[in-house]
Formats: sequence, C-alpha cells, structure tokens
Amino acid sequence: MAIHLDNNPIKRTGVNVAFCCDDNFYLSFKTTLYSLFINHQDCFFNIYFFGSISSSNRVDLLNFVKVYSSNLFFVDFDYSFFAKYFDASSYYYNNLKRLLLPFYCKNVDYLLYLDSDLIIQKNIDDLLHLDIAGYAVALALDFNTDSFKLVESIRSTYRLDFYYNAGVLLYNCTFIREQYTLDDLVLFVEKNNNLPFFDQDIVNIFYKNHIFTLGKEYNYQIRHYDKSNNIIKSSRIIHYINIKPWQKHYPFFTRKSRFFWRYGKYIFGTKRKHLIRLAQCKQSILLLLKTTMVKLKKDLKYLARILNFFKKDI
Ligand SMILES: [Mn+2]
Repeated sequence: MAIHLDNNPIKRTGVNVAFCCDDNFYLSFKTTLYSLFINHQDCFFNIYFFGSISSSNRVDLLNFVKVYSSNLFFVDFDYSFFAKYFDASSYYYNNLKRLLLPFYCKNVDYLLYLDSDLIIQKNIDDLLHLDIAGYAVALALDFNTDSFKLVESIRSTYRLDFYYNAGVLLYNCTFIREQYTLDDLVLFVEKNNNLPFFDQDIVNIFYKNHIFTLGKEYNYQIRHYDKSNNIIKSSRIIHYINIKPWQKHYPFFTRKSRFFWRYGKYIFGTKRKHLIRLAQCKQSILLLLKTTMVKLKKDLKYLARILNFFKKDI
C-alpha cells in the first residue's frame, strides 16, 4: 500500500522525543513535557509532536518549548487508512500514530516516544542515551493485572515471552527501517485489526523478536489499589494508566495524584482550582451517602429486633 511520506527537516542533534495527543489531553501532555524539561535542564531536546491540536495550543506549545531552548517539530501525516480497521472516534485512534514514527522520522536514529499521562520525576539520562543496537524497541513490562486474563490470551495466541506497556517506548528507527518496511507494518495491521489493546498489542507482536526490556522504574504503572508510595517515589517515570488526576471523574486527592500535581499545578493554573472544587463536592456527597448508609443499616437492625419481639408474642 502506498502512503504519502512527508519529508520533514529534522535535525539530528539533541535528544529526540515524540508525543502524540489531542486537545483533550493537551494540558496533561504539557505537564509530561514540563516534567521532562525540569528534570533535564542541561539537555537540549528535539520534540516531535504528532497530534492534531488547535492553533492556539500550537502557539502556546511553540512558546513553551522555546523557554526551555529546545526544538519543536509539528509532524503531520496521513494515517486515515487506519480508519478502515479502527474506530476513528475512539481515544486510541490518535495513539495509533506512534506505530508509524520510525517510518516518518526518516532522519532520526533513536526516538523516545512518551505517552501524555506520565510524569518524569527524576533524571532519565540512562534511557535517553541507551544503546539498543540489534533491537527494534525498548519497553518496560506491562503489569496492569486488571487485564491479566486478556493479556495471557494474547501471549499464548501470539507466543510472546512477555507483554510490554507501550507508554514509554524507545525506537531504534535505523534498525527498524533496515528490517521492516512501512508496508510490512500496514499489512500486519490489516491482518490483526481486532486486538484488544490496539497499537500496544501491535508493538508487542510485530517487534516480538527484537524487544529490549527496560526496568520498571522507567514506566511505573500506577493502579487504584497500589498501597505503597515508596516504589512510586523511587520510580523515574510514573504512568497514570487508569487514574487520571486531571479528569473530574477521578478522585483528586488520592495520594497517587500528588506526584502528578507537583508538576501539573504550574500547567493547569486556574483550571486546577475548578477541579479541586468539583472533587471536594464529590467527596462531600460520597461522605453524606456513606453516613446515611451506616444510619440506615442501624435503623434496619433495630426494626428487625422489634419485628422479632412482636413475632415472639404472636
Ligand atoms: Mn498511557
């Protein structure tokens, strides 16, 4: 299948980092980027942005990247052929672009892709300069046990030794372009378009013989039921896979959220205050419901006792 490839003027100096997001995720993406800049103030980045965002957000992003003396490239390409196989209105659709990065960034050798729901909370120089010669991608294992059964079935069907999370993904673009063509990838997507985790499954299966395993500190996936904060604290990159602290239907004041707001407070500004108010409202309603439930239970027990008392009399 022939696909139009843009020839983007891409510089090779600096560290190459790619993001894909839309307007809905713009502020959380900017928080991820901010956390990257703040923890690498001596580093010069080439930021490749593959999302479709409003013109005002584009201007905002350009100014923001300038402050940290890095380069920003907006890369637009046609990926509408995916609409044949995936729901174009779904949240995942924009993310599918990340599959194509090694083929569109033709002058780039190594490229680190980052999700827009991450916080880089320590220096990640070791990852930024990691040599993965002979491998296509470097990923950390996926340990989202909520979908354990589904993951196990993917693993057995496609004979995968491990299953990885694609939120942090270091591409060895040169190796990939040597070993595979874009047509190989498109053909693979055509044949495997019913996978439950979309592009993440595709990365796992398509590159299965050439995956370098990263330590979990480079993609620590936070879950609702995580008890210990120590492991989160010591991780280099934390990934909000199901808790999204900036979304109003998630609990705002959880202990896990504070790692995000340490950076997010500088990016969300007044919107954060609005979110706090919503969360406080939600929490007080929950508290009211809980106390009412406790009272109702007590009343029911009391009523049952009275009922028993009368039954005895009859
Ligand atoms: Mn993610």
